[in-house]
Amino acid sequence: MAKIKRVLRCHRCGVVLQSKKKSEPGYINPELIASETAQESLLYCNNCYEKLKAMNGSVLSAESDEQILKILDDAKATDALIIWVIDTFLFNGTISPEIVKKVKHLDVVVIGTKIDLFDKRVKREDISNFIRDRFEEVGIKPYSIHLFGKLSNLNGEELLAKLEKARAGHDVYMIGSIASGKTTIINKLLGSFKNKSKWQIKSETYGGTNAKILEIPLSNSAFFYEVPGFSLVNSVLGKVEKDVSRLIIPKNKVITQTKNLDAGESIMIGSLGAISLVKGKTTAFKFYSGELVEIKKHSNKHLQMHMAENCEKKTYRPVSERYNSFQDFDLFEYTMENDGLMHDISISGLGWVSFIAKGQIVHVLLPKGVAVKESLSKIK
Ligand SMILES: Nc1nc2c(ncn2[C@@H]2O[C@H](COP(=O)(O)OP(=O)(O)OP(=O)(O)O)[C@@H](O)[C@H]2O)c(=O)[nH]1
Ligand SMILES: [Mg+2]
Repeated sequence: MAKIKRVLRCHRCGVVLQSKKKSEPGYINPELIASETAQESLLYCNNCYEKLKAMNGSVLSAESDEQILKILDDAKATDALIIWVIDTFLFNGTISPEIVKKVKHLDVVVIGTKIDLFDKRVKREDISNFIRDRFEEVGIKPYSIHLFGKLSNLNGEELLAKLEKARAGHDVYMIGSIASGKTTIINKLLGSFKNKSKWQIKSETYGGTNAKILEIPLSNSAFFYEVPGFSLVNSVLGKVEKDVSRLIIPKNKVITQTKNLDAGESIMIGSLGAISLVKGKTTAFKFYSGELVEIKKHSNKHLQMHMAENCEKKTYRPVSERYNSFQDFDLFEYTMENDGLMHDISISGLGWVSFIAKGQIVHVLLPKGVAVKESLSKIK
């Protein structure tokens, strides 16, 4: 009888994988192809892997994003103050390098929104520190960080006074992802705003673009602009159907569900993602998400089958018609540090798992192109 062996191919481009010649197509690091997890992994040639890593970070690609970059050229040229609005639930720490390039040398005030979605016991300081660390990682030292929740009393007058000082006579540009809460904050601030200029508040097409942006006069020569939101191209929310995203977005609070996994076990997140413990001691994975996201424990071996089955039966939500075969997903392997500290692996838009890092090997399966980020925990 002839012997048969599976030929390993790159999951992205299909090239046959080899680890002999770096300069030839299909090169993959030898330890990856030889690893005990190779057979159950989606493997990528080094070339595709580099592209994939970039793609699963925070990149801008929509046409509207081009216009934002153009607007930010003006901000840069006029030494404006930037207010960067972050949805504290959605923010997983992946920050677009293109935006960073534009605002790096400006003062950046960060406002974290939707803090009301978190349990009261969650320390605001933890969330602030998480935001600060992620910004500092990309070379931005926030001028200040403020947290805001719909129900909390944002002191408009106080914040306006702080912004007035921070802008030092210059323009202000408010930026952030779509639906991060920019307009909600502005409406709150407008309650305390007194127009001392000769201009009116208006919604204008910004020069050189076709983006309509809100313009608030701060003086006769300085303005506050609400820049259109960055697209959600790297978020699950930008990939799935509207009714599916409504299931994913937290309504009133972020919930946690904890599963203890042994090596060889996975958490299936509806049929939109999975976290698998490939190697390591039993680990408690705490999953943070919106209230309607359902998770289920399975063995890694049968994960593909269960995900496919769930796509049909929709027992565990969310399920998207756009992601119903393994070809529609990316797979990343994390070899964790052995520092005994709480770490997060976050799937942009869907949620994140927190667990104590003890040198485990963890696989993360997620819709193609969605940003994934590993960091020290957002919530201690
Ligand atoms: N729970 C909660 N929801 C909020 C908060 N801030 C905003 N939202 C909700 O988030 C959604 C988007 O808010 P907007 O203020 O319109 O966001 P935006 O950044 O102006 O969005 P674009 O202009 O489309 O980029 C709305 O449904 C708001 O009600 C908040 O602090 N807490
Ligand atoms: Mg808005």
